[in-house]
Amino acid sequence: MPDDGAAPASPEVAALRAAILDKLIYQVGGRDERASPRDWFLAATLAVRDRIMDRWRAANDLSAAEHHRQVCYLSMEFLIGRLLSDALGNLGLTETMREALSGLGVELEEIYAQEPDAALGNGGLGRLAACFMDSMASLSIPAFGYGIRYEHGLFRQLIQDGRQREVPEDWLSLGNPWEFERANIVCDVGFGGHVAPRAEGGVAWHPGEVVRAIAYDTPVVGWGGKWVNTLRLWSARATDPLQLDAFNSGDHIGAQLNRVRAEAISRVLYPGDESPAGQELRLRQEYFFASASLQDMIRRHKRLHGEVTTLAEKNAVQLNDTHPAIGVAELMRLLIDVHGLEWDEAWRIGIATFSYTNHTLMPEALESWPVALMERLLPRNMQIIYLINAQHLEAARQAGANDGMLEAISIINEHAGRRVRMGHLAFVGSHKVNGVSALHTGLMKTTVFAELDRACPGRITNKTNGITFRRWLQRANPGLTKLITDSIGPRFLDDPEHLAELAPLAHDAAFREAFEAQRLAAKRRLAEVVRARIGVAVDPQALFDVQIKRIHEYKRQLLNILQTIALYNAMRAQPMSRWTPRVKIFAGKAAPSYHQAKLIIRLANDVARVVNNDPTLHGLLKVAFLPNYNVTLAESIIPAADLSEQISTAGLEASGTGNMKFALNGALTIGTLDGANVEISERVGLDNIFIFGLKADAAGAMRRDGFDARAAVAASPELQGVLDSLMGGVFSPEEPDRYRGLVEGLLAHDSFLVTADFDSYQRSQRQVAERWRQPDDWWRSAVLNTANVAWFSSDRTIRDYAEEIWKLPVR
Ligand code: 26V
Repeated sequence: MPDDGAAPASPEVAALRAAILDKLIYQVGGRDERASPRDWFLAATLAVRDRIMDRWRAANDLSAAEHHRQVCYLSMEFLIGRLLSDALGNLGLTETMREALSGLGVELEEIYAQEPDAALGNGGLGRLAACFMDSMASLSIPAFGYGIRYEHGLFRQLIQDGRQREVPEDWLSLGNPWEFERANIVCDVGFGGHVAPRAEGGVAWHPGEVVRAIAYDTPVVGWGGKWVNTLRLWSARATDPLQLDAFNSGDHIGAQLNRVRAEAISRVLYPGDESPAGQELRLRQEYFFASASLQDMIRRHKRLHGEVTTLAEKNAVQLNDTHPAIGVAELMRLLIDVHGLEWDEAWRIGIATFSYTNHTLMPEALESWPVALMERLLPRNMQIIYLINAQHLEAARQAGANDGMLEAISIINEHAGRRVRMGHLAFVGSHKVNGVSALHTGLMKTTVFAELDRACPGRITNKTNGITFRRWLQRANPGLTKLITDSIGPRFLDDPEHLAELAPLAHDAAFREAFEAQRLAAKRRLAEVVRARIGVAVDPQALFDVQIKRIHEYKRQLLNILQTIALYNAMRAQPMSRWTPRVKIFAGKAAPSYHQAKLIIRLANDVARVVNNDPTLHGLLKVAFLPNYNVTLAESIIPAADLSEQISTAGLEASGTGNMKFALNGALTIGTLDGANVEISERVGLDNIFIFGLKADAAGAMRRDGFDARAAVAASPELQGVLDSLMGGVFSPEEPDRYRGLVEGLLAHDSFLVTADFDSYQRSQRQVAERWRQPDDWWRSAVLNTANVAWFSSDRTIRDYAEEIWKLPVR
């Protein structure tokens, strides 16, 4: 196809264009003159995928030939988002693709927009797994990501009358061009039934139900296209889809029910985050993917290395939180019952293979399963857990542990109706246990794992989280990336430490201006998104003050909203003062059953309605709650943020990774000394971040001992005013009592210390406004944020895991 008089296409462009047309016609089954954007997306993706295949095979061949240790990253969640721009960027094909498409009359950005987000995760834990997959491929570390191929990812959030409504998400409905169904890679996973002695010794488990796991593989291509790993997600199928026995005996409905039960396992992602999910289906999901993944790992190992006894030398299994922790018992079962090893050898292999990452200390998120449920669903695994526990307690007893200590370290919690503590199981079965920020790791040692840390000194280690700069700077913010490349050259793309070369430019007025201009362009784009999505007009010149993350009481969106109300009240009371124009931007989903979080969403929307329609403010304050927060929306908001809200109650946010994404893009953080904020503040310097509030130790003590919220409110006229407006129904005139319960709850038991931190936060926000009025200072700080956060690259995190936990060479 001619290029409309433009210069003839380069051979690369011409070849890619021909490949796209070929895919369009022979695989999508379309015709170029009638193809829809969706057809072009499929054709373009299939053409790109072809270019990954040889490298994928080569990477597999090389890791087989080298016999190095490889990583199995077991995670219930992979929050990937879109893949096309990521793959093109890593392959260095973005511009080639842009030209190839434009010659076909198609615009690359429109094609990107066709791809649904793979939203196979709730939040930070799942997004971290996706960043890690990118980094492992970029560092040429042979790795498999193992998880579940949920047919429906995290729900789609609608905001109707200010309230969250959940509708099913349907990312696979138009097909997924990235994945390969591996009909030949299947593992059978049993549930229920009974355990009986075997004539030849040992025991045999006779499951009452067997579900088949089918592998779906997605290639994960690293930076520069040098290495490709596999994301292997399991889909559940009934072993006998027709259930012929039941069917033939006349039980037609029963035959269907069995199939539905089996296939429900991979139907939908649990939409919780740090809230309890005691449901049996969740345990079935966990065992299903842990068992299939370990069976697959053993099978691949035996194919390459023959003997199962060398498993630990060649494989490192990372447990992403406790969700796959049942794998500790499952590997024992596989090694002993299926592969014939003795207990001690199997245990030695297990410990050397597993390591476990903890992502939260919130008590309600610490998984535990009722013993009775485990005995019914996984009788053989439960026997093994008892044996592991007996051996573990005996060792501690011999080392002098008293009864209190034994109770604390036992895998079985004898209170609360006998439950299996999954964190303890993961800890006991692993050689390393890590937290995700320095503060969080320290707290692990003094709280939930204090006694286990004493029993197993040195096992706990810190690996502060990171983010992939490829997605969160290069792809999300091409304008800023170009400015940086033009200023310090492209080396930072390979090695982010070179970003430090930006620091001197923070003192260069022309560079600061160019930096600000990039921000303004991103803000204009976001303003258009805001207008299109919720019909609110915002001024790109205003300070964009952003809090985007899951809605949770401990993350304290409420504190931000109360401050917004205080600002609103003050603007109305003193209309002649010089106010810094601000846009408060919120986005985030609440777990469907988390009523308090949903009420907070409603409040944000109620406040937005009143503030945005108040003519006396002259647009100086706007509030925007953007619906359906996901990875793609984050990619458009983060480059446009001036201020990053990271305001959790100190001690409760394990790390945070949004904080890193904002700082990398040059937003200033307003935050508590919580999670990775602590380490961010150390690197950007206290002059370039707004830190406020109680510190973790003081906050912990106040939460334990209780504190007088009424006194805190009485001492703060501003906060009193805010609560008065809420009680008076200013933001809910049609239902004045809507927020009465919320205010009364805050006064009676302010568990997350919102009232305690309010004044300090408010003071900090005033400093923000003052700094904004000194553009030189503001933009100097902004540049210094970008310059000083290279350490938060997930490449650094993965190198640390590789060296200190997985013990494998990094090329
Ligand atoms: C818990 C549950 C419980 C019930 C159903 C579904 C579900 C899903 C996830 C979780 C655990 C969530 C833990 C989590 O996401 N932690 C976050 O991990 C990030 C990466 O380490 C970290 O940056 C965040 O601070 C931490 O909250």
